[in-house]
Amino acid sequence: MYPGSNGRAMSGDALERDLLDREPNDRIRVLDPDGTVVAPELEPALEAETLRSMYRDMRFSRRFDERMISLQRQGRLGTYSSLAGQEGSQIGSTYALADDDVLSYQYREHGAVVARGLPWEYLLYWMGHEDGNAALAEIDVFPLNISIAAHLPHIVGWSWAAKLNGDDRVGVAHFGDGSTSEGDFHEALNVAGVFDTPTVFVCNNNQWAISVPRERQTASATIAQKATAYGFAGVQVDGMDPLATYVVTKAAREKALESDGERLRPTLIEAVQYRYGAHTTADDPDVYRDEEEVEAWREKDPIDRFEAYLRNEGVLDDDRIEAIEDEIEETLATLVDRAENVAGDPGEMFEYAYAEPTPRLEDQRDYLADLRDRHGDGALLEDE
Ligand SMILES: Cc1ncc(C[n+]2csc(CCOP(=O)(O)OP(=O)(O)O)c2C)c(N)n1
Ligand SMILES: [Mg+2]
Repeated sequence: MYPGSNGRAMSGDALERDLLDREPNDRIRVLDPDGTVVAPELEPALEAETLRSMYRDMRFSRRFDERMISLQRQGRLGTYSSLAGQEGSQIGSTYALADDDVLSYQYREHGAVVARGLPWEYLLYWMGHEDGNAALAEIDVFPLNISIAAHLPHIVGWSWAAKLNGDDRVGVAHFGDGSTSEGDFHEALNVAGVFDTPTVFVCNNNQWAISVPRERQTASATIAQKATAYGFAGVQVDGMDPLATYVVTKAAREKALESDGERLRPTLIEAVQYRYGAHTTADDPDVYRDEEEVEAWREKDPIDRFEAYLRNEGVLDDDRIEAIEDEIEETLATLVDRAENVAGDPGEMFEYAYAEPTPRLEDQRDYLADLRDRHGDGALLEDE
């Protein structure tokens, strides 16, 4: 049972149908932007400890973002993609999963990884070490995917295998609005429908694909409705409302595992949200969008909204927030410290693209090795 705060409880099955059998443009929201509960019948009955943990993970992700951008600006990190504004979708949906469900993401959903228990090695990837990706396997997260939508056929394949093996696990993929224009997106959804795989597709529609706005991405009224063509449910959710993304993902997960033989297992969730920052640290959004647009979306901020709700519920107060802030700063400092203490070998950059290096790559590898021999690594660093 999911008891609503006003007593209008719904059984799990009724709630799941209520959430997933909607029209794709019927956007699901539990909290409005000032934190008021607008759909008490959908409000999940989560323990205070879980709610605080979700809040901490959202705050951590926002702070992590600031720190990563600052490290990049200081030359201590490579190109980085900011998640600010997208915490509600990434963290709310991940809290609805079991620990051994498999998660696959694009490159912006660090918050989903935080909710899984971000390993300190995560920073290594962004500093150019392959070990950063490898550490994700321990928390059942696939390596991140720069090549957009290329991970979607893989998560469908994994989900199909889980079903054939009789595992009670789902495959969950995060991707952007831009990814929905790729062939891989359509192929993955088609196979998911035909083979009825236990897959949850979370499209983080943040209104932009670098400089391409949502209205130039597709002529469909919603992204959610694309699921109709593949025979399964597509729902739109307020992606800046962590409780809405939580309940919708939970319902999608249940449907994926407990097929009623009538409706297909996969679900496409379109989480409507906004990217506050630049596409990456290599981008300048001022050349293609107005600051007023950003400000309007900031009014719907997922963290402010959730904090207002939790204060109102008596789950959070100033003292608890201060303790959470202190803990976040401490954890971040430790993460950065550990990652910066790993000595990297620049020669490794040639190792992972091909099983056998191409002649051109061999030339480049030898050229770098020769430079290092003749001048020493210090000579290659700007501040030496
Ligand atoms: C297959 C492929 N084509 C093109 C690109 C270049 N590219 C990098 S990010 C991006 C936009 C992706 O937008 P979206 O899926 O909305 O994700 P967001 O960055 O907004 O999170 C593109 C086209 C790529 N990475 N992969
Ligand atoms: Mg996008």
